[in-house]
Amino acid sequence: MATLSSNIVDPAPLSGIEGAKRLAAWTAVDRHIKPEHKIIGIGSGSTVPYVVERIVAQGKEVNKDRVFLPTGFQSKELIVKGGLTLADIDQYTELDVTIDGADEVDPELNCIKGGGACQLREKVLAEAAETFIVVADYRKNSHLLGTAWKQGVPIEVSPFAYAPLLNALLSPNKLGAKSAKLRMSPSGGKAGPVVTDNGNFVIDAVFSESEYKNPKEILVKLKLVTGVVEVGLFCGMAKVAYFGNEDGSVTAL
Ligand code: ABF
Repeated sequence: MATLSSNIVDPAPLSGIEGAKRLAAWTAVDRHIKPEHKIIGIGSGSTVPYVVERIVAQGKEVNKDRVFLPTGFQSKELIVKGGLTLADIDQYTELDVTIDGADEVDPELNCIKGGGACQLREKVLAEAAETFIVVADYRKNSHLLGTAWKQGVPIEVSPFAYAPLLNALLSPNKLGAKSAKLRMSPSGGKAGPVVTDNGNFVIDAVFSESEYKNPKEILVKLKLVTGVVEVGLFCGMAKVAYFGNEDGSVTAL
């Protein structure tokens, strides 16, 4: 882990958490989005708008030859509103760089992602990229997964399979989660399940501290279960994570 003193000059700096997010995002763009990078993945969440902001600031000249692939509805809007060229993974199966947020990152760069229910598309764009970079504020920098993000591992599941999956997660002799619940959307008092961009449901499952010490084991265990579409554990995927700090420095992991 290294603390970088940022040489970014922000004419209108933001304070607090937003300032920290922007610093992480701008640092990642300055270091990893180079003129030769033409196919770029844009993640989801509240840090990513600052990624797009910094890319747009690189100018029309460099951006006119680039295409941008979104991980969901929000990033699609960011790309379009930023005047950037939207493209799809069907057209571009190999990306130069993907930059995305995270809910929590451990010292080995294992991440919990999917608080925004986009983890399947996020993982596809992370995996297809030559370089995958994580940007976040300092609260996501964690010594052990599950300590900062307590809601659990977001698991995208087929709607048909959610009930047996919940049962399996909660059975000590099956998947043995500490808790697991179907994610509901708080919509006008009539809450139904959250439905992902792929038409699936999300189960948030909390595991024990000893299991979080080996996130890859949780990932492999869950991915073998029928009905699980994708798991919001990203192990061994990120090249680097940048965490913005409130004092204006950036921690690189
Ligand atoms: C996405 O946005 C998700 O995987 C994660 O849930 C979330 C993190 O966002 P934020 O930048 O708002 O902390 O990347």
